[in-house]
Amino acid sequence: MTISSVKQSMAPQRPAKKAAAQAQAEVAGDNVQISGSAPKACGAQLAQQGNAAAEQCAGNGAGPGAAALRTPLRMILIGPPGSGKGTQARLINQFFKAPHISTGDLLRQEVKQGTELGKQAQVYMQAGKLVPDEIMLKMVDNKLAGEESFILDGFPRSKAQAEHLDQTLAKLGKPLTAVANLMVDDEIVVKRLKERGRQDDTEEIIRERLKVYHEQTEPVTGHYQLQTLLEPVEAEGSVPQVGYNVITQINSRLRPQGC
Ligand code: B4P
Repeated sequence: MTISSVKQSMAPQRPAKKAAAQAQAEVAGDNVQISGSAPKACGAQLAQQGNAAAEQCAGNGAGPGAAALRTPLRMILIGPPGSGKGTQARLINQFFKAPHISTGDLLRQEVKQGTELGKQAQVYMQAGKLVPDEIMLKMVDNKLAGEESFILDGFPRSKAQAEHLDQTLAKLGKPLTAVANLMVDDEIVVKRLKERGRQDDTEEIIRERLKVYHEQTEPVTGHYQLQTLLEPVEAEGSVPQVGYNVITQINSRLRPQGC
């Protein structure tokens, strides 16, 4: 497949930024206040298209983010360890109601339950390395098969995982909406994670995870840039500020033109 055919087959129709509706995501102290802002006309227009969720939007003139959506949100969060993928996934879930799938959380659950898979994964996690694809791919495929929309946090982490995901989503007929690339300086990440203090948050393991990120995961952003799915997000600010950035950027891709 050539680059241009990849672009043509995978590129979503991106509404003009100016015309896109704006998420009302306001930073107020430590909180991000989020509400949908699709105007009445938008809801009515979508309702005419038989979109049941949009009828709710038309009824109240705004409604939560998810109510005004024509297409389900299917997105990926990429970023270095500690960039806030898990933190932001929870905020995005609050706004768009798409299920949050975190490969890190799935693995930690297996470790906690003492499963065979968990025992194998733990060795890699404690070394700051990527868990092998034999474990990861099946785990993610199973989760994605059951979800119409999703916020995928921590997957893919390599070009091989990204290519596998392309094939899985093509088979399922579930194209991606966007890939948010959370951009944070390494030293900020080290500080944040040392403060969190999870088992794999010692300075030595954090630096190894960063090395693995730069070598294996960062190139994945190029993969999605070619598919015109990449949204670079400034992620060094406070949690609500980053939440505002990511939600408004994703929202502008989701809302239909003129709404
Ligand atoms: P993950 O669970 O994905 O962990 P992470 O990258 O460290 O965290 P994240 O970016 O989600 O940061 P968070 O929001 O929690 O992976 C753990 C391990 O699992 C990997 O090292 C690997 O071994 C394995 N693994 C997972 N997926 C894999 C895959 N696909 N393939 C192979 N192996 C895989 O935030 C971190 C901290 O920063 C928190 O304390 C938070 O409060 C704070 N924070 C967040 N945003 C902030 C902000 N804006 N300002 C200040 N602090 C902030």
